[in-house]
Amino acid sequence: MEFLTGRFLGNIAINMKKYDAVREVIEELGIDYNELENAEKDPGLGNGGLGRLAACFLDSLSTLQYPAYGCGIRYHYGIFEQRIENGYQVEKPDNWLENGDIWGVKRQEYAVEIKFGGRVTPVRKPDGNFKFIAENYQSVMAVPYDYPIPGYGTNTVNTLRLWDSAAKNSFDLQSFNKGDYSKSLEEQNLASTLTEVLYPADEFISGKELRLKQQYFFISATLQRVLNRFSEMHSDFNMLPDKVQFQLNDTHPTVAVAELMRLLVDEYNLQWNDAWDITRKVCSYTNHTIMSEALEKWPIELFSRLLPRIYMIVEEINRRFCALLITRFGDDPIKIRNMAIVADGQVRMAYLAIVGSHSVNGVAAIHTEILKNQELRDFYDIYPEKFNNKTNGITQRRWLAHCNPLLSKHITDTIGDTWITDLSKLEGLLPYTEDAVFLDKFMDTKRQNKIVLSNYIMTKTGVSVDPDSIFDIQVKRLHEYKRQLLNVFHILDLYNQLKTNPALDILPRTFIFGAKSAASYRMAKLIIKLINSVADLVNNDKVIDGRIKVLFMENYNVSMAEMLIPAADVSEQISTAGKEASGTGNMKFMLNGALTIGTLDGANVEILEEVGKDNIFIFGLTADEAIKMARDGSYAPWDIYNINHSVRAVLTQLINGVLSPDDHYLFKDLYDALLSGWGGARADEYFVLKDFDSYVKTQKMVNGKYKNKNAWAKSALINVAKSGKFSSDRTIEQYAKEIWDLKKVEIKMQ
Ligand code: 26V
Repeated sequence: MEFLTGRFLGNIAINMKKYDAVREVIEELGIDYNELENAEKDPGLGNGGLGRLAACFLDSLSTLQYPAYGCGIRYHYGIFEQRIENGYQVEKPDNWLENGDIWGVKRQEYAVEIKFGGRVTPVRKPDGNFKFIAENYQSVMAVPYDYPIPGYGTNTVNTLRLWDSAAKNSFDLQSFNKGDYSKSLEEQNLASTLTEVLYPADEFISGKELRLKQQYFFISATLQRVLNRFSEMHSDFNMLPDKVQFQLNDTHPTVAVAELMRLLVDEYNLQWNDAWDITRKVCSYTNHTIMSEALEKWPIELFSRLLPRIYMIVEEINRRFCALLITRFGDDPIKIRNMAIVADGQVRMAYLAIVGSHSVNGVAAIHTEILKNQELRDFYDIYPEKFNNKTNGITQRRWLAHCNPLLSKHITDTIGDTWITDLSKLEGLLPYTEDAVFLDKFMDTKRQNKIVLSNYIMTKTGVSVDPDSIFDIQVKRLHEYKRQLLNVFHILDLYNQLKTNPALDILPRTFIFGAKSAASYRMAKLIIKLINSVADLVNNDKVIDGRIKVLFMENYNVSMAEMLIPAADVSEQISTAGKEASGTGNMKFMLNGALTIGTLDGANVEILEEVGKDNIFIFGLTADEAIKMARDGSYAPWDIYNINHSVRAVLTQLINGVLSPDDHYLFKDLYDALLSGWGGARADEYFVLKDFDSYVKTQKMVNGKYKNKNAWAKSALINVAKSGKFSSDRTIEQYAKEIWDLKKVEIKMQ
């Protein structure tokens, strides 16, 4: 449901190997090329990592010459535009289509009808099978818009197909009788709301009816189009799995399992068992989170009212699955309650996806292990062969070639440009860790990027930052589990130490944050306010004298990431171990020569494996430790408060008014959440205080290492050189071979 593509122009030019030519022509026309690139609106058709991963995958699919479509929704409004007013996040609509749609091509000829609601009646046909008659439903048209995804240096141009909704009867309403008139109005209303806006609360489901409508809308449209095309060319549906594979990106599109069954059984007259066999061979499911708040479940009342025929099919899938459980485990009500697709009044989409797929994958090694051994253990027990890992990756075309031209050129001048399609080639840089001339130039590209960012920060915020300070960056969605709070506490602790000892031996550091919070996520919004309050305190304190600066960059998005990441020295990847499925920002920073400070979580674990422990800063609880502590309830944050003076000082600042002179209670909820628990959650659910000490010590090591310019430069280069594994080209090759059995198709041009 999400593709966070970023702007198209620069990347299309790069992939067509026409970037320099395009630039030259544009400049010759007297147009500033950068200004032109910036004039394109950044399509924010995703929330965060999940949507951005899908966009990286499309780039890799085309570059590797795999025929593929990205299938999604043409939201008229993407993720909200974030403004910071008085330190608080304020959401503004993101009208990305306002100046026209440059890249989308409307394909009216592929429009299909999508039906919602109404009544479904089974009628027995002469052959004994049932026909399902739908009445009184509402329907809308789905119209695709196709966006081009050219591969790098290939003739493959894959398609991002985004479905827009349109009213079926947009003609003269006067000609309807009363009943048709109001139904037509309802349908027009449905058509105009359905694809209006992206749901902006990642990892948190709100269970809204419109969201389920969006899901069914784009899934039914996609499947109808696929089967129409398939049946134009083939008559044997057993061939479908050889021709088509669907990769379900989290549970959001998993209604596809039931819709495919409906189309095969009701529209193409297949027998249930044959259709089920085909469906399972065609579908695969990727899990992107173990946060229980993000597990999609739909109340039966809502699901069956909106999708009556689909609900019948889900019930039948569930009935057969439960029968299988009973043959395996006997009549065990606990097994059934734990594993049924329909239970406790809800439809559980993840379980539908697992049962209806031939592959279930996690997105980093540790994440897949947690799925197998904890979250989805019961399913792993009965379907071990389905489970596999596909560690995420990022496309080096956007995340190095496009966003960091200075470093790209330095690399290409040194080892050639084969890294653009084979990122493991960056290992060719390893010998240069001993080359002073290379390293100087390498660190100079970083400095240039930091100057560019400093200038941008000055124009946007009026804050002056020192390009020679350590640029320490945490950019990602705002979430308690990602622990922006831990970062803030470290800053406050540094501040406190500098206040008591102005001669403290620390290097100047610029702490940069970028993060959107879900509009309804109170704690996350309060953390944004806290970051801004700390920034005000620290940036304006004469005693600090600019030695630490704190910035909250407004409206973090793909385009801003492209500017921030090349300027980073330190990459903050500090989630509570066990909670971040993979992370992909961690990979982007590494590729651009930042050193990671992070927990043993998600892909950080594999980054450590690649670079070795001397080139990354690991701290904190392990996932096993965190999971165990969460389970046995032995953790008592007050014990840390009582013993650790720094922790106590920082926590006290949340309630003594230094950060909010006008309202001492402003941050009280954060204080309570950490020490006593808040809103039903355990005290310090994400182990911020538990990991504080280890984090602060490790940050001291970061400071120490940066003092040795040469040691830092070497480690930074090793990070770049060892980032080959984290190309999405590697990830896609694994999906193609291990899940889809997909072959490349070379497009030859005359
Ligand atoms: C859930 C929902 C719930 C309803 C509203 C909209 C919405 C949007 C997204 C989600 C689930 C988000 C899960 C997610 O983004 N996971 C991230 O996936 C990345 C790519 O695999 C991974 O790197 C991150 O660690 C993981 O948090």
